[in-house]
Amino acid sequence: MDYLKDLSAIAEFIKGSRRILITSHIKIDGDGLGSELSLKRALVSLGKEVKVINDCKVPSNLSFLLNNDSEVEIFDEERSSDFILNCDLIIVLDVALLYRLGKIETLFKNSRAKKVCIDHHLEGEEAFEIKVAKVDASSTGEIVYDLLKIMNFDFDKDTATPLYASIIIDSGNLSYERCVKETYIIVSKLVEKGVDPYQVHINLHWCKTLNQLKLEEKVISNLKIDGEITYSYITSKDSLKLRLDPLEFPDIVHIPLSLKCSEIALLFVENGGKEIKVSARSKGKVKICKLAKEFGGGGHSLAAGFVVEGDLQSAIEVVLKMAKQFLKEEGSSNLSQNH
Ligand SMILES: [Mn+2]
Repeated sequence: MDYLKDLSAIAEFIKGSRRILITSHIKIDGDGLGSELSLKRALVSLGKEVKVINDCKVPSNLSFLLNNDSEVEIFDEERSSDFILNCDLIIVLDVALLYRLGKIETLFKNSRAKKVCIDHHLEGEEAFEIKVAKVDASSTGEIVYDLLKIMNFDFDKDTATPLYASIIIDSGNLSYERCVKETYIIVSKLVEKGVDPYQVHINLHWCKTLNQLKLEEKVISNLKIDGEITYSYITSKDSLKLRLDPLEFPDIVHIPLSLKCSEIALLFVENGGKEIKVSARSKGKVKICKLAKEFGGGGHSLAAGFVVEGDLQSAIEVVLKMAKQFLKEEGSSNLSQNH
């Protein structure tokens, strides 16, 4: 499908809609939230009735993006159902797999609304009238920027800042592989509209709590090196003790990745009792989403995630075994040509 044509078609849907729902994936991240907020503010300024409803609350480290607590609604059956079922248009951002809508999935399926999706992941379902899945985009934020440009939207600080944050977060501060010339141009346009990059940087990186640092300390002290694979883990006990949900801090997997010897970094997070969430990163030698796929997960070539049933020790064993084999098989082909 044609990228710009699809975006124009979405723009037409927006024009023809009065009540619009914007939503994103479970465990909302900076790209999902930034895209939602910017799009919501833009569409509200165009006179639309817009709600952002998510499966879960905004993580504390991203709350600086909110103008007020009511900007994003946490799904509540009683309060949210009517709007989801009866709005004119549903825009799903940063995900195209319906189960990742969490508690919103069933209502999404039953809604009478037109449904569109803006995403940059490989995995996705054909559950939308229009789906833009630009897998070479640095972020969903970048695609939302293109959409609003097509609509001749004039950004201000309020609409530019969340999009800037989306792009910065998903592109690893403008450094990952899908970050290209166009990404820098978009970012410079957003800065022109009043974004304060230093303020965003402080909010993103220098607003940690002491317990967050203690969580990082745990990741460092549990760190193991196995050739080019580096990994660490966080137990439920540690999370409880620190009163933190490690999944709110996706960057901690960069601690094992930051070792010079690391080609693959894995972070195992005990989630309650029965499952282990695994964050996986590659420095470039292998496409880590392929490994994630083996376990039913997904993501991008350098960043992916999946869930393993069972206890921590057996999850580490089975994933490590597969990762070693995977590195052996895939590690020799040169990924750089696929960037
Ligand atoms: Mn994203």
